[in-house]
Amino acid sequence: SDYSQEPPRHPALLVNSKEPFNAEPHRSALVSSYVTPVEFFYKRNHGPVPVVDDIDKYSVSIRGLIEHPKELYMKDILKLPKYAIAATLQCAGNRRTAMSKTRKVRGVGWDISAIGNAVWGGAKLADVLELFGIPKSSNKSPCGGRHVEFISIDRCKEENGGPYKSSIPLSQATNPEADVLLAYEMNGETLNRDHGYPLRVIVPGVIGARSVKWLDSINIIAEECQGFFTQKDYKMFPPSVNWDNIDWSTRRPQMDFPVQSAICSLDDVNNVKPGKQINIKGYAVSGGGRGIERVDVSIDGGKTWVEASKSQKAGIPYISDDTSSDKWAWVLFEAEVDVPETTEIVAKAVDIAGNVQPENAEVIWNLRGILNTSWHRVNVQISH
Ligand code: MTE
Ligand code: MO
Repeated sequence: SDYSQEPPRHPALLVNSKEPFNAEPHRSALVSSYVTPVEFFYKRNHGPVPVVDDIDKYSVSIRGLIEHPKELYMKDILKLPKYAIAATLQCAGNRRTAMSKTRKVRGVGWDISAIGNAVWGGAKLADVLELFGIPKSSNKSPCGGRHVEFISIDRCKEENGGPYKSSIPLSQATNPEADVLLAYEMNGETLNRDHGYPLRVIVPGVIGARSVKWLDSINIIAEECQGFFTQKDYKMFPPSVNWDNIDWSTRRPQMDFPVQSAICSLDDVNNVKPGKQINIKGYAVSGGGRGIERVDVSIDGGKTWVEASKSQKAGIPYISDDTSSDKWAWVLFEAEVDVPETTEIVAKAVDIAGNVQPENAEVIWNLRGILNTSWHRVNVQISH
């Protein structure tokens, strides 16, 4: 593969893999602002970043089980109503490094920052599909399609040199309330190359892997995508399954993200002077548009808890429409605590459906190390 045309990146990013480029910011960057700046937004690539230099020639081909397949040009997409949706994107592998400490897993290591909250600007996929004769809120296209496959321009080794691809159910793609976007802007600016220039899919509330970047075509299909990232990856297996007995066909591709939270204002180990107040700040988010009900914080390893205060939306730039939904975006939480002795500080979130993060990574361990949503713990050492 040719990595000679990679885009420039912020030097402060923590690089987990150079080629393909996989990097996250230091965790403290996530709580410095409600909307994550583009340069500090994690980058998760499976191959070289493609170069699209003639935007007038760029088009997305819409094909498969539809009556009139056609090329859709950027100017056609720009004619559709534009939406700005605040949505958190999180890689299924976020917090994988911590899960690998309980038992070895396969995959790129990530701390707690393979996540970011951005305002995505673009057309609704439901509007695009309507142009092609697929009505809003339908389970099946008139020609029998039940899934919408997104195929990229990039090339990766997992697809044997073919493009990255994945699919979502047609019912989600055509549901205007699901807010699935073909995005050309991120935080009010033209999408940059790392994040999918010129056009990417954003599937809010769902693991990042379904939000295909560098869109080349949209294929209406009867069965879900048969590609690697839908069938042989991003599935959650029970702790009993290992590389000798795995049968990929027994599980569904992961879609919604479970409830998640993490402390970003403290490192894994912190040395603190006695009598000093500690400010605990972090993020909490759940999948499927389920909001966050509360965040609990413990300063004694999880024996007793206090409720953190939380904020959402405070000063979201780029969105003029005040009524726009915030159900896909994270909340930031905060608590000031006195820590008299060396201890473990813990956070756990509860979503509006009452789902709670599991206490430890052992109970959700899986061989690919995805969806580590265990209570996030950091150590505080009081040093005189
Ligand atoms: N789309 C393409 N074409 N190629 C990729 O490698 N990675 C996916 C998804 N879309 C990927 C892709 C994964 S696993 C994640 S988590 C998100 O993009 C990351 O998006 P970001 O790099 O904009 O943060
Ligand atoms: Mo991912």
